[in-house]
Amino acid sequence: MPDFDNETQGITGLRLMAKIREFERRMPLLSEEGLIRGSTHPSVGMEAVAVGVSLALETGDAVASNHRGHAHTLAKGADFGRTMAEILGRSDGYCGGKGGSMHIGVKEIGVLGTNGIVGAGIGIATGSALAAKVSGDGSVAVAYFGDGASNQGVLAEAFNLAAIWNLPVIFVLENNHYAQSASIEEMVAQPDFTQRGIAYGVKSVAVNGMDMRDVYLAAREAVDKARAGDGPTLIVADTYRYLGHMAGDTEIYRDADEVKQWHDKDPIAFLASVLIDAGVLDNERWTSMQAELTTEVQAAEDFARNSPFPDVSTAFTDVYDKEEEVSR
Ligand SMILES: Cc1ncc(C[n+]2csc(CCOP(=O)(O)OP(=O)(O)O)c2C)c(N)n1
Repeated sequence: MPDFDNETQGITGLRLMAKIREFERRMPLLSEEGLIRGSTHPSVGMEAVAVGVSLALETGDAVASNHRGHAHTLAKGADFGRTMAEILGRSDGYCGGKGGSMHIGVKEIGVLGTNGIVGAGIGIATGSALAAKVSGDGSVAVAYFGDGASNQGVLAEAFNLAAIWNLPVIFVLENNHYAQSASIEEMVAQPDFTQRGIAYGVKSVAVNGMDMRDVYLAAREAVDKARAGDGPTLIVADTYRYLGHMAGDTEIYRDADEVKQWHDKDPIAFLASVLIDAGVLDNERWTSMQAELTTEVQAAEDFARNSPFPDVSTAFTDVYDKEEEVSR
């Protein structure tokens, strides 16, 4: 069984979760200010999943994300300023400002892209895992997707191929209980999502997605298993988004009591209290850590705000990749 180390994974993970929250918290505000064109989907409340999984990954591992993908990208190692610049459509963004919130690709750290097509990342990660297996490069691939995406047909095809071909892929289902405004009670007759993996011969585990330690330990095991050539795992993380589906969501589909109950399980406050109880963190260090990362996120925002829009002459540059440049 893998171990969770309070100092290495605990403090590092807590800081990263809090920094991602500070980043994501700003999304509705930037949207209201008119700085984000199109919709953006913050993952405030869900930080333990992206961070717990990413702590088990190497830089060369691949990640296929979804529309709610800022945390997946940042936790994998993306620069906060360049990610913010991409979301704001600026030329210093990872895709020169042409991708925006739902199309952030960072090839050098294996981020295959956030993605506006619900469920698409499931097939992309499975294909990437097939490429890794054929090339023998030892990397693994992760697909992040929601409970809503689990109803897409690609899930069946990907699970089956990953299982019969023993592919090094980890399917991470972030069950935040809603697909836009539709609750899982309305959308699925079998709410135990591990049953979907089991049906296809994919090892499937359920984790507490509000406890980063639980996510990390399951991810560590799944990554080690995939890297050893022992095939795919489905991790079903029970989690919740604290903000609306996207900026401007009136949230009439859920009641305040439910939201409050999940706030009581806040993954950041929870991990901080665990680390304080374990004696590796104290309130003073935690407060200064939070102040420090707020300054860092402000610097990222300033960088993005000051970055110029892409020049119109570059409209068709980097839109298509040359065949010889496609490495995966
Ligand atoms: C193929 C496709 N169908 C529908 C949509 C519209 N849409 C965007 S997000 C979303 C809900 C997705 O829910 P889930 O997969 O649970 O992810 P969450 O938003 O909860 O993180 C829908 C239906 C889309 N973008 N793509």
